[in-house]
Amino acid sequence: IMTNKIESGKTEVFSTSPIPETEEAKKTYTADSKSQNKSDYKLEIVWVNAIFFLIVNAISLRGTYDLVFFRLPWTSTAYMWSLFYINGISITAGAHRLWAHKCYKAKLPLKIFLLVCNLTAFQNSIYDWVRDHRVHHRFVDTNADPHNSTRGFFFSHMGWLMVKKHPEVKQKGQIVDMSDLRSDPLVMFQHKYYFYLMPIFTFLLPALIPVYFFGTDFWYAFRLYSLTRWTLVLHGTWCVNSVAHMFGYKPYDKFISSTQSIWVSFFVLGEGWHNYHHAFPWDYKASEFPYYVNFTTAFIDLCAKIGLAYDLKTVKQDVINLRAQRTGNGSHASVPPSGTS
Ligand code: ST9
Ligand code: ZN
Ligand code: ZN
Repeated sequence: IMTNKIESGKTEVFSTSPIPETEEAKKTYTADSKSQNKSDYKLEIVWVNAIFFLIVNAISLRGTYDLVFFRLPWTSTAYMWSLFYINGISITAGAHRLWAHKCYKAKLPLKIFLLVCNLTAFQNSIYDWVRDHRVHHRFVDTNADPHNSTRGFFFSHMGWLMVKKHPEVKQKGQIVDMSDLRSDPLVMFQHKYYFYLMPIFTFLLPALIPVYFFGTDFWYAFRLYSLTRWTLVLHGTWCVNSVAHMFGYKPYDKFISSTQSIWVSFFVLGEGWHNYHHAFPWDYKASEFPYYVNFTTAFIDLCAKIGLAYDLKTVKQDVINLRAQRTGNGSHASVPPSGTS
C-alpha cells in the first residue's frame, strides 16, 4: 500500500499491486468456507436476544406507522430526525469510517462528540463494533464473517444477533489487528463502562429531554424516541449487511456480494455504496462520488474545513477505473460498452 499527499490535504491511497488483494483472498476464503460448511456446527439460538428484539420491534410498529404516515406533531418528527442524524453520524463517520477503517483522523473534540453520540445508538461498544466489522471485511461471506450473507437475508440482517457466533468468527477473528483501538484510552473507556453509559444515552436521555422541557408523557416519549428510534436506526444499519449484500449493481468488483444501493445509502447517510466500499475500504467517502446521496461525506468535509478532521484518504480516479475494468461487472462509466474497445 502506498500513500500520496495531494494539495487538498487529502491523502490518496492505492495498492502497488496490479492484482487486488481480494481476488487472491477470495480463492482462499471460498476454499475455506466450503471446508467449514462441512464442519459439525450447530445453530444455537440465544432466546433472550430473539425475544427482546421481537418485543421491541412489536412496540416500535406503532411509532413507525405514525412517523411514516405523518401522524406525529411536527415537533416530534423534528426531534426524531435530529436523533436519527446524531445516532447515524456516530456510526457512519465514527465507528465505521474513523475507527474501523481509519479513513481520516479526528481531533479530540470530534472524537469525543462521535464517541458520546455513539452511546445513543446501542450498536455495541465501538471496540466490539469495529472488531466485528473488520472481521466482516476480512472474511466476507465465509463462516468467519459475523453476518455472512450466504446464510440468507434474515441471518445477515438481524438473525446473526440472535444466535451464538460461528466458531470460525471467534477463531479467525483473533488475527484481526485491534491494537490501534486497544491503545486508544477513549475507546477503551467507552468499552469498559459501556453497559452503564449506554442505557442512559440510548434509552433514558432521549425520552427524558422532552419530558423535562415540554412535559411530554414519559411512556409516550420512551416508546417513540428511545425504542422506535433505536429500532429504526438498527434496521437501517442492518440493511447494509442484508440488502446491500444482495441486491444491486457491482461496478467495481463482481466477485464480492456487496452492491451499490441508492436506497440503503439514503437511509444510512451514504453507506450503501457498498460494492465500492468493499473494493476500497479506506476511502473516507465510502463511495466514488463525494456527495451523491452521501450525507456522511459532507459531514466529514465540513469537519475538515473547520479543522476537526484531517488526513482524509481517497483513491486516485485511474486506480478506480482500472479496478472497475478488471473486476467490475461492466456497469462502471469507465468501461467501454461491449462491442467497442
Ligand atoms: C448491532 C450492530 O446491531 C450492528 C452492526 C452492523 C454493522 C454494519 C456495517 C455496515 C457499514 C456501516 C453502516 C453504518 C450505517 C449506520 C446507519 C445509521 C443511520 N473477532 O459476541 P460474543 C470472541 S448491535 C474476534 O458474546 P457469542 C471474543 O473472544 C445491536 N473474536 O459471542 C468474545 O469475547 P470478548 C445491539 C470474537 O457468545 C467471545 O468471542 N446489541 C469476535 O457467540 C464472545 O463474544 C445486541 O443486540 C470477533 N468478531 O454471542 C447484542 N466476536 O468480547 C447482541 C466474538 O470478551 N450480541 N469474539 O473478547 C450478543 O448478544 C452476542 O454477541 C451474540 C453472540 C449472542 C450475538
Ligand atoms: Zn459489507
Ligand atoms: Zn466497512
